[in-house]
Amino acid sequence: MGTRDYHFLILQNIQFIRSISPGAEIWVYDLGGPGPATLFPQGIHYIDWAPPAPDEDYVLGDYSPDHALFVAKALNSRSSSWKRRIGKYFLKRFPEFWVSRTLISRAINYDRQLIRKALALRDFSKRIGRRSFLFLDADAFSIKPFDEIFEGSPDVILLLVPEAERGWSHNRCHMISAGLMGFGANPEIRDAFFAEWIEAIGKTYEIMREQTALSRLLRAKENVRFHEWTDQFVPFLNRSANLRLIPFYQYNQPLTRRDLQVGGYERYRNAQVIHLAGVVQDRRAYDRLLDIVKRWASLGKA
Ligand SMILES: [Mn+2]
Repeated sequence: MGTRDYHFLILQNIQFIRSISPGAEIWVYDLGGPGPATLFPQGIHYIDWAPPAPDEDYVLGDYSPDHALFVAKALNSRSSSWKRRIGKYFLKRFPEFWVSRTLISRAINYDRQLIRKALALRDFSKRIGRRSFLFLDADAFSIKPFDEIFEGSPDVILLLVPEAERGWSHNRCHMISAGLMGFGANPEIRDAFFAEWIEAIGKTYEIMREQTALSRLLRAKENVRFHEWTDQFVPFLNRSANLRLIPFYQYNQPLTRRDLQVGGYERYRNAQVIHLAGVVQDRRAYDRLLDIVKRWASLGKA
């Protein structure tokens, strides 16, 4: 799933999936579509997800000027160094200036993409019927097999950050991550999950809306235990879902530009999924990071 800027990531992602799981059926949700018909390799199912879902604007809701400025600052802090400094300066000193207004509308658009990810998953759940499936961000590369997360057929599989890093503060909610998600074969349970999640996103105005909404939705339910691998039944609408939380770093280890500078990232090599978050803005760093990931993957052994 990704916009046009993400096509190169999706193509690379497909190679990784095919190398660890040659028989996997792969569906691409193209948020910036339609791409050229020949862009993606043979056998890939392609969904042009550019047209908005009917309830997209409703879920996005209204952004107060303060919150719009806040999300712009938050997104800006993720861009590369000189751009970040310029953006920070304008957003702080001249929030009405065109540079700031561009950054603000870009940030709201980014939030829209996060929402569209949930809407696309709801769509896919309806499309695929009685089959289980896995969702991966375009920049989340599966480098080692991880079939074990589906063992015992849970209904919903979510990434949980380690205890030491968890937090519930406003705009700093850090519990569940939505870079990788797994779903069981029962469509009624999935539909119930997506309905509650999407409703929660519509009421959440914090940064990283989609995963913050999910974290807070689980917290609002009774007796959800935030423990890795402890399967538990959690109600969604009138259904009961077998929820499994899996360790964030094992299945979604971020590897970023900053790791190149700081070093020590060799310790990530045993992770099964590596998330090259934020690389779309920096292709040169991406190429270096990709070399590292390929070396770690079975792809690199050939
Ligand atoms: Mn990502």
